[in-house]
Amino acid sequence: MKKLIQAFAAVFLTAMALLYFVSYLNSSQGYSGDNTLTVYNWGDYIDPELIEKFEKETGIKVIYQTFDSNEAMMTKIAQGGTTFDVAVPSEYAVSKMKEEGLLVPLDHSKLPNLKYINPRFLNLSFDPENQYSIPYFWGTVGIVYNPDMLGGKKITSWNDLWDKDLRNQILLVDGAREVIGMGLNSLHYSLNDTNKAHLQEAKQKLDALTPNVKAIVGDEIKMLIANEEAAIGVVWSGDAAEMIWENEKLDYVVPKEGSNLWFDNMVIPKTAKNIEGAHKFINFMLDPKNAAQNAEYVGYSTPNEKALEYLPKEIANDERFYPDLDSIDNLEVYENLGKRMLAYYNELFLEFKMHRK
Ligand code: N2P
Repeated sequence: MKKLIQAFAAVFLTAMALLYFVSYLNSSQGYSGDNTLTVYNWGDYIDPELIEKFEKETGIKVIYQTFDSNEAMMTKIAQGGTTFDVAVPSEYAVSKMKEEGLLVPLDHSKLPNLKYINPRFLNLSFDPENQYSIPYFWGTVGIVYNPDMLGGKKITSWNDLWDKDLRNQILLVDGAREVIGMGLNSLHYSLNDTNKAHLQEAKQKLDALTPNVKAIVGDEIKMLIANEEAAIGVVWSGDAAEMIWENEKLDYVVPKEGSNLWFDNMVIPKTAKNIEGAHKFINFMLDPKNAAQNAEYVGYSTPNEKALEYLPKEIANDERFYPDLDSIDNLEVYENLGKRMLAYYNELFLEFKMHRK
């Protein structure tokens, strides 16, 4: 009997210790309900000081995690088992997530700062009435290049990149739609083409670019180009802006065949535990001073009209990064091409990456 009691006591104590340990782990990872908020964003896409400011203002602790593609982010959210309260998908990903029931409708009464967003960024076709998504940053895809390293040569088109003199000079952003899109645009096809013969043609054209491609990289592309490790980068506009601040010899161009216009947005995924806090965070990021600080820090273009007043003129008036959208007609927004077609784009991109090895 005594042994039995001892055994029970041992089991009981172990269980208590485990319980304590689990609750400790939860609180240290922040999953303790109303007082924490888990934000899932692109890498290098927020000023860390703003996270601190939000924590101070609200008493909510932020757990900050990053991803490097819409595809990776969507897979993780669809799988479940996470507690992301805010995420930042691009437009076609908002549409896909909506379709898959992965988003929580927003309560606009908790987002009074929404009034500062320029109306031309609201009510877009991927989310009419902004029921699920709030604009965060916008921009284009284009070519950043170093004229000095190219003997003064100017780059104006995608097709310039196939020049034999550019061996090992190009870095590509690690994005399926961006890279396949460059292949499509170079052939004057749409960025939303679903004709498999056209897509195969684009993939073959990209394979022919391989000798000129030094690497396919993530956020480190900024440092590599600014440090002149390569003369050319295919990049998102905001990354180019940051590189140009670092190295003023660089220039950025949206190729004449056409390119992508994108919109990134804050959403509340179905995995959210702190919906109240998520609205507070979104509203905080919409505050014009915060939005301006964020835009200045990350280099991307803000859709917040009022924030532009707080940005240095040389940023807000730079037409490379704040183009007049009414006067450009060769930009296309990615569409949600459906699960199977998006998977096909990913497959082609993977094959292209393998081909390089
Ligand atoms: C920032 C990535 C920007 C994403 N590192 C463009 N949609």
